[in-house]
Amino acid sequence: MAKELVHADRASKEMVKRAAEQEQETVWDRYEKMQPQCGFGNMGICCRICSMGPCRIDPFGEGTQTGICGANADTIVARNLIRMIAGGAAAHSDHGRDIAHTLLMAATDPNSDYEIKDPVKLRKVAEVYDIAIKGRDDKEIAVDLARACLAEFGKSEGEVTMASTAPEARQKVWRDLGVFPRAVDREIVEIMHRTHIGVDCDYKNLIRHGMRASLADGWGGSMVATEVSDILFGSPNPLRSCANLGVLKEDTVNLIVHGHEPTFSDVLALVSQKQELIDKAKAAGAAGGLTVGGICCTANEILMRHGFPVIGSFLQQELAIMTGAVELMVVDVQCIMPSLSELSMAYHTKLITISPKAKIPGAEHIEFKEDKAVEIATQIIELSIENFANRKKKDVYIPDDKEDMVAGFTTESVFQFLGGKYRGTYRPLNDGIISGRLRGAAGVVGCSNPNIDFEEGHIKMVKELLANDVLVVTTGCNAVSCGKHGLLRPEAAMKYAGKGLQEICETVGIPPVLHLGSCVDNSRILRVLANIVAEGGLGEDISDLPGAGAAPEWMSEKAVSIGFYFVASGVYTIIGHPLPVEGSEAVMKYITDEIEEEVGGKWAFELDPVKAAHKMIDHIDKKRQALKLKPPMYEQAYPFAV
Ligand code: NFS
Ligand code: SF4
Repeated sequence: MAKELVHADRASKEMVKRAAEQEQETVWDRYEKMQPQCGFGNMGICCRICSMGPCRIDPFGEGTQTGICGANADTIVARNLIRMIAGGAAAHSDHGRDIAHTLLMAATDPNSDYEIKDPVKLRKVAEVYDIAIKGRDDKEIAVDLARACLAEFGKSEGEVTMASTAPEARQKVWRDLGVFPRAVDREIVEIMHRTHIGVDCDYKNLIRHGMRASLADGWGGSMVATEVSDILFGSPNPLRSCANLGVLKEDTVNLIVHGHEPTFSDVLALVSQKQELIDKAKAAGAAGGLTVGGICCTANEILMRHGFPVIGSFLQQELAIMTGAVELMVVDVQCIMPSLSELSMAYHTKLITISPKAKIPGAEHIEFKEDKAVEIATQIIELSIENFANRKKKDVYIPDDKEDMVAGFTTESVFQFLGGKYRGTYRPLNDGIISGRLRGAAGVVGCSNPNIDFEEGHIKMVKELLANDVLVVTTGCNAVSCGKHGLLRPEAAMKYAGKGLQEICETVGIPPVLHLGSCVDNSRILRVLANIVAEGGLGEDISDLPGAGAAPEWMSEKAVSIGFYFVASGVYTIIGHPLPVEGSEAVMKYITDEIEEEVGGKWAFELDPVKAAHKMIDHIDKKRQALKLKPPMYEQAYPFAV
């Protein structure tokens, strides 16, 4: 039977109970059934890389200590780890590549359904790529930029262009260590080569290359995804919306977009506002018209740019269907549970896949084509309207729980807000930290995982940071959790923040947790960090800043790549359950300790979210001390004297 959720939002708790009553299986049930999970896998010491194996290392040091080829635990753990980076970096970067392709179409196809919505950003990014902008129109520049971005992925010479926007000192660290990223595809391919049987068996050498690939993701593939999305779909601006299953309505046709890439969801969101479609929904018996909302990072994309509501995060995808009120769920790529297929058949929900890269047996496939975006979006909305007639009243159960929130911050709009409208500068933010009104800043991001009580990690950690005057920026599923728990409302500052953070939030009118977007938008956090360094007064490099990163409930390979590019960018990064490296003491020691000497950042693992928050705060204090900053303004028990 389903385990009870303790710390999750009310809607999820209710739905998990209902799932048990209805004898529907959820991710939590399957997690329970999977226990005990394989210890070798958990520790990273099984190897299936060649067919002399599979091999496994005895973790107690008694039995066999090498694979058949002679690879030891250090090699096997490091190889497995960086293959996770390859998977994560590939996912983000392929997303970036697709968006760059859409930009090319928008600029070259006169009948394209896409247009350039942020010409200012177009020019800014073009400058990074040394593309001439003077006297040229948007489309001319966009063609060159799209081609440059596309060429960026697979080029065999040169370096990842966007990485040149990192602080000078940081670029030097990468060069000195030999990890400056060259090209996304090249680094990923090189991971696969180095981890093939009988190639690289030096764990440090393997992990250093893993860092290089992760940097190609963060400062390359993901950054291209974010910047080009802004150019095409418009840079987000802070706006109000709401989140949770209670967004679904009994009297509307409910359509969910789930996955990651904005290419389709952005068009669908806009098309769904057409009066004729709303009228069709009404004519089909849905008096309230049409509700479109998102799950996972697609939710963040259409939230940030258009204010569409968020239905839920990764672990809520099944729960949404179990409301019996979802006419149609359309999915593209990443974080889509295969279980949705069978589950949707138990209800009236139509499950539609649109990406040629992600088909699901049992789901209908309507292949998305950029040159038919509006047509396909219309077709899918019409299918959802048609399906309203099949909704079974007895199945409908929508938890009455949703929360207001503000989302849509970007590197640039944080800039505007914290800097004041007419003084585009990070000065007030830096000054806030220097004066000690703000103790520091933290990025809390990432997935949810049934191996920890849903949202306990996210919410306890964020609240603890806020109470200690640490400004939090968030993306991905953590952002959704923060939204559902009311932490993305400006009023949350009064309730949860320490006095200094309260003062800042009140003066500027921002929530204490700033929603910066989807997981590829972690690249926005990198840019914020680079801007803080550039503003001055807080050291020369990202690793000097009083800041930290965390993913308390991580699960995906993307999270591993993200964590590594933060560590390699100089950020102390703490996650809940450990990376699968515990089978090698050497690898553990390297990534949680020695690596700090090399790149200024390091990993830490801590399951208790409050303890983890305090480890972040200790790190922030250590950095304040190194910068000889004043103690935090409102912290009596400051651990060092100035
Ligand atoms: Ni990020 Fe977005 Fe969520 Fe994790 Fe999946 S949706 S890309 S990987 S689960 S945060
Ligand atoms: Fe075993 Fe070595 Fe083959 Fe891995 S690469 S399966 S350790 S023989």
